[in-house]
Amino acid sequence: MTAAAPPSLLERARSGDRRALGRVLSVVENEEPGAAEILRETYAQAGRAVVIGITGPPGGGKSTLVSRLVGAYREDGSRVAVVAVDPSSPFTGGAILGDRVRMQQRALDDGVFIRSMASRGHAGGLSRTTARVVTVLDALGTAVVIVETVGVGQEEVDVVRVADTVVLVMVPGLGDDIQAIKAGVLEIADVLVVNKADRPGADDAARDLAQMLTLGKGRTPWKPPIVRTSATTGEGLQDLVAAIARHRAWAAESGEHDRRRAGAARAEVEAVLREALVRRLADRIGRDRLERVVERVARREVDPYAAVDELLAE
Ligand SMILES: Nc1nc2c(ncn2[C@@H]2O[C@H](COP(=O)(O)OP(=O)(O)OP(=O)(O)O)[C@@H](O)[C@H]2O)c(=O)[nH]1
Ligand SMILES: [Mg+2]
Repeated sequence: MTAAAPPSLLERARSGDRRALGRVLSVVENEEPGAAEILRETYAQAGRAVVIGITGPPGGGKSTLVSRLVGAYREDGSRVAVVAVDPSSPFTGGAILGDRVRMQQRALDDGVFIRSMASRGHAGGLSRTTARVVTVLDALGTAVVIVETVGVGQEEVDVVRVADTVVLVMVPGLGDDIQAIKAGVLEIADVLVVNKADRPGADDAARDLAQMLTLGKGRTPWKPPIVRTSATTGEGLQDLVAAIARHRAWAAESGEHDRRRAGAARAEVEAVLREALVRRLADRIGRDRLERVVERVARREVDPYAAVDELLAE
């Protein structure tokens, strides 16, 4: 592992070389040799970007909305990045590819960087990898990072937690599906969007969401606003941008922003610590002994708890 190679790549990435940036992100994403150095070199410079998470059921118009948001944040010349995460897809799936095509128009703009990530190769670690990709983009001069994730399950919730402001995109006519979403995602939503407001039922959907919010625990004094948009026409976009900005200002002032960053830092440190401990213990135990115990567990001669007790006893 050479310490010299990554920094030069980093310098190129920092100065706006998109290929270099893509390469840096691949190293970090796939935990290739040099990933730790990249993080070491960039970590201190991160923390300046506005990080926005967009999540919601498939087909709700998230990518169309993201594309609009990119346009809005590009107006002042800021560098903007989109990280499209698809936790549900075992492959680099069709949805992401579709997103790419749809965002092509933005991608032609030099100040916009689009990155697709699928769950392949990230067993359980997708949220951490996403957080690292965001950190590196942030450190290398991206002013706004938008993380789009498809779906409404726990993994999507974990992924989107990297954001300072989480936007949940719903559509009219979801009916009972709204109830299913309630459990996980509604609690982490800072801004609620009823997209496709050009379709019938937007008022009903907004009312249902408002109703559900009153049932919520109210983790913080922040009341998530409900914004109606039509991503295809751009209607309501300014309201959404304003709502995101209001949330950001509130979070900064109330301390919520720092609390979230602290929570993310804790999760990151604990994950790295866990990895380091497991690696060290495994080294001490020895590969052969570990393998023998694993085989015995596989044959059900011993249960995993007893096996670990046994390994740690010596
Ligand atoms: N009528 C209407 N159609 C919309 C609106 N926003 C998006 N669409 C359409 O809805 C479809 C899905 O839009 P996407 O932006 O791909 O939705 P998505 O949520 O990113 O989809 P996935 O990433 O596959 O979950 C496309 O055909 C869009 O043109 C809207 O405000 N009104
Ligand atoms: Mg999409």
